[in-house]
Amino acid sequence: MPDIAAVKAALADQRIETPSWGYGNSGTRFKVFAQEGVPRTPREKLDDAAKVHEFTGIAPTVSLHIPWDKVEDYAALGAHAKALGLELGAINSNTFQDDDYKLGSVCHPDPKVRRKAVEHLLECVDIMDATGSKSLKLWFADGTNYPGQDDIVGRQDRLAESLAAVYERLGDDQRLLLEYKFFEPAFYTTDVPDWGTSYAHCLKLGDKAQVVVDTGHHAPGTNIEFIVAFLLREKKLGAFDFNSRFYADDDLMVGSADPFQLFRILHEVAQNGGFERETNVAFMLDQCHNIEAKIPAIIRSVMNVQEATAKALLVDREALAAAQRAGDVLSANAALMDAYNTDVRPLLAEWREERGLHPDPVAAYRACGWQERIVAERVGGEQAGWGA
Ligand code: PSV
Ligand code: MN
Repeated sequence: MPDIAAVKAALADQRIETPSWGYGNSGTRFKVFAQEGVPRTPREKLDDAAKVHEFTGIAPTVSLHIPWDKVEDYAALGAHAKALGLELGAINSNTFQDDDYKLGSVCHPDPKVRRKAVEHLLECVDIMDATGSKSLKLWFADGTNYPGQDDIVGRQDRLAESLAAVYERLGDDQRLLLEYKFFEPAFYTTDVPDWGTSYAHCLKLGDKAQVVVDTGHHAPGTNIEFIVAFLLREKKLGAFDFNSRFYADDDLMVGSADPFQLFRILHEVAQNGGFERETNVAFMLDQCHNIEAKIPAIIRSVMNVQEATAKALLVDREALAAAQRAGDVLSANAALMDAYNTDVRPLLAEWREERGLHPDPVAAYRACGWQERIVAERVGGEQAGWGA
């Protein structure tokens, strides 16, 4: 059996990055339901993120989204983060909200639009220089809706050229993380629809380009843990965007739809060195909390990843390997299921208490008065959030 002290030490090393946009209002294309007390500025998003870190102890970085989190002075935003015990994490670009991008951004047939998109991406690298962020996370809404609308290979060429221009601009300690998603907003072809396309582009670009696995971006039934294992083997897994899905890109709380899938993914991470610091896999959330209270939902999500991680770390890897070598299918499967079926909540409560944290982070947040305070204080002004 794995040594509990080693499991606890590995848990202490884990870092989960929360997304600035998760703290703001969000919704579907039908309706954005505004919540009371949501942040009005990027600084206020950081204030909320600090609460998540305070009660979980493992969420010290926050991803920013440009232009949603655009500020005059990034050094000042970084200083605000630091004062809260946080750091600014990945910079997410946005090449999907301007009218110019109707037919795409970096794959658009018009070179003027492509140039505009690339300039935005280069501006994001400038922001990384100012914030000290090490990762540029790219997701492209590019694609087509109708057969014949544009040339599939031509669009790949434009994508490759645009990515190369951004890659060139990266500093030695910066990297580019390329997301894929099989459909939406485009319905016929998507220019980066799957991990293979992202991987092929990253491979051509070089070591500073890696793939992001957003757990919500696959067709139903896709074996995500296989993708994770493959990419880790190739040293091309840069990051996770965690969330849950039932149907499309639902952006629900990670671990809520299929906790067993999350465990299987994190087992592959554990099995293939993905929790080791040198492997440099970023564990990020990419979620929107449309109907549930946002800060406790993000706390719950961080806890869900931590619980699945604890179970993955509890897999008896020696017993598993022995069973695999012997071709003992049932024992190999049992090694995984025993770990998955372990109730790790007492272990995690103990782990938190050893670190001076409350054993129940959601209850601690509810009791701390922050929610009442932001509801009272954050009135008026423009709320900062997705589509809000
Ligand atoms: C859109 O699907 C998306 O959720 C991508 O996954 C990005 O990571 C995120 O938005 C922010 O642009
Ligand atoms: Mn994502």
